[in-house]
Amino acid sequence: MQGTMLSNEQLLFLQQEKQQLNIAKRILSDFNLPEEALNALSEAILQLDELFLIVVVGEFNSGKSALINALLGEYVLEEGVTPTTARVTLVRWGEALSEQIVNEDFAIVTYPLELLKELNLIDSPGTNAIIRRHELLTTEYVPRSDLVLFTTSADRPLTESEREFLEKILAWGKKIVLVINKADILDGQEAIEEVRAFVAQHTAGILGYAPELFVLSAKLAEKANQISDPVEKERLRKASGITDLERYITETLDDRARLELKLSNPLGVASNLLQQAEGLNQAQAEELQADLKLVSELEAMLSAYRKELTAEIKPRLAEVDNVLQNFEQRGEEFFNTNLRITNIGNLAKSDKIKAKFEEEVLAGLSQEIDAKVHAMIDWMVDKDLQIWYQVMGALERRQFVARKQAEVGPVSPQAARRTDLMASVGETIKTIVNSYNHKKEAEELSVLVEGAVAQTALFEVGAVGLGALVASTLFSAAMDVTGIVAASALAILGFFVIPYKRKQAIEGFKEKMNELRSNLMHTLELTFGREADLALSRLEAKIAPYTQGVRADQEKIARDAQVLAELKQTLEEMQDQMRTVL
Ligand SMILES: Nc1nc2c(ncn2[C@@H]2O[C@H](COP(=O)(O)OP(=O)(O)OP(=O)(O)O)[C@@H](O)[C@H]2O)c(=O)[nH]1
Ligand SMILES: [Mg+2]
Repeated sequence: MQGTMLSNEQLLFLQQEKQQLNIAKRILSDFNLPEEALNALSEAILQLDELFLIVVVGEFNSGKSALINALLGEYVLEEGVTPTTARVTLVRWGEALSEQIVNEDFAIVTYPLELLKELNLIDSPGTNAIIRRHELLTTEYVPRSDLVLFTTSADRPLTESEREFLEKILAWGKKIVLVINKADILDGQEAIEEVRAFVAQHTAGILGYAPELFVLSAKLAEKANQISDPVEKERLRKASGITDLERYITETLDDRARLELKLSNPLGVASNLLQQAEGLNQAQAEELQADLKLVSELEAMLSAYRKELTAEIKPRLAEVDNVLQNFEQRGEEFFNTNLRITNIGNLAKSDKIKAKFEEEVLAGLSQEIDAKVHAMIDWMVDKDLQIWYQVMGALERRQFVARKQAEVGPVSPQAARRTDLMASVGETIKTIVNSYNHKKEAEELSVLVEGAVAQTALFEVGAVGLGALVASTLFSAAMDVTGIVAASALAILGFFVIPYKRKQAIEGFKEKMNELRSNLMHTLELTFGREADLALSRLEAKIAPYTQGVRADQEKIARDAQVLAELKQTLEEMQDQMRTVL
């Protein structure tokens, strides 16, 4: 910062402030803010190294250029009744009056006025200039300034467009001082007071505080400047009101006050950007709600489905178990009835007794098991399709709403990306649902179940079909364990000579059947359980691009909010620290 002698402490703070603001700029540049807002911050940081800067703003024809001319004491800037000032014009100290047109938007005027060694002035095009670019220029320069001299004309005090402009620049956290110009066209003191009260009331309403307010006539001051008699000149200048403004700028705005404004200026700009970023972050968080809701809905759907499936597998398996238990019971009865002395003729011929067992106990077992297991497979395949339908429906409903929203208003790039992900996931699921082949799925599952059962060492491999596989295993086990396979008259006779042996054979049968049954049930439960999990994982994998995208956005938004909260704290700390070095 030039023009002021800074203490070591102040210099140190200035260094620190620049450093922190540059960090803030980097952070904020990740936030999709308008480019001119970020530029404003860059400029405000650079401005820390410049003289105190006052920018004069107001509608065209309010007398901004005339006001600066009055302050300079000479007609330097062009005035006119039509929109006149076309360039932002920096007025700064120079040994002689000069004008340098830098480009079509910017000019530099130098003038040898002592005051200009302490501060620079900016004359700006009217805020309501017909040429939109002029208006933009003014808006652009406000963030760089340390003080805004807001000029309104007494014949149309605080117009609608001026009020709007005030609201717009308020966000930059600038010191705003009001000038009511052209007091000479008002009829007497009463009218002046009336206008002053009106402007004071309305600006306080907009700004939230009563700003310093000066009523003056730039024209009268300019006239005074041309008078050679110093007493008369001073009297007229005083009467014009310009001396009050001058005193304010040179005395009230002393070094300390200017330093405070200068140091807080870029902090105010950064705060404004921070607020904008917070707003965007908040809007993103709100926008995300609908997607988050859908993701939770999908997750709840899948978990409910998993629960339902697990709950239903058990009673369905119990039906298979029931078939086996009935078989076991029939077997027990069979052996009780047939392992008798009266039956010794049949018993000696194992073929006969085998055939009898097949006929009375085994008959229908294979079909019964097949029927139960296939019913279970059909149920499971249907269930699987059902959940895909459910997911598809939920995605379609949300897509419909998202499309409607996009028609109504703009959506953020993130939200648009999520909608795209949702659409492509929805498309994939739709394709899968449409080409879903129940028969093929059921066959595949059936081969899988059969394979799993055949793989357990206790069951015979080779039989075609699960029922046949189980039935044939049970049959040979029953024959084997009861000793019927090895039947010889002598062995069979043993049952009757030693009744304990008969009991033992039946017990052996029951035990073996139990073992086989529990083994089979265990394998089925495992296989169906695993299949249910697999089916769910397949579906989860298909919707993952969308759900993961949403979760990633959620994390990013939360991280951003955290970063902004930290930045807010840093800026507040800088503001506090600044007060201690002033
Ligand atoms: N009666 C009266 N006229 C003034 C006063 N100040 C300026 N004017 C006249 O008002 C007209 C506009 O003044 P400017 O200084 O060109 O106004 P401006 O705000 O710079 O206008 P733009 O550059 O177009 O934005 C000129 O004709 C000035 O001479 C004043 O205090 N009283
Ligand atoms: Mg002008």
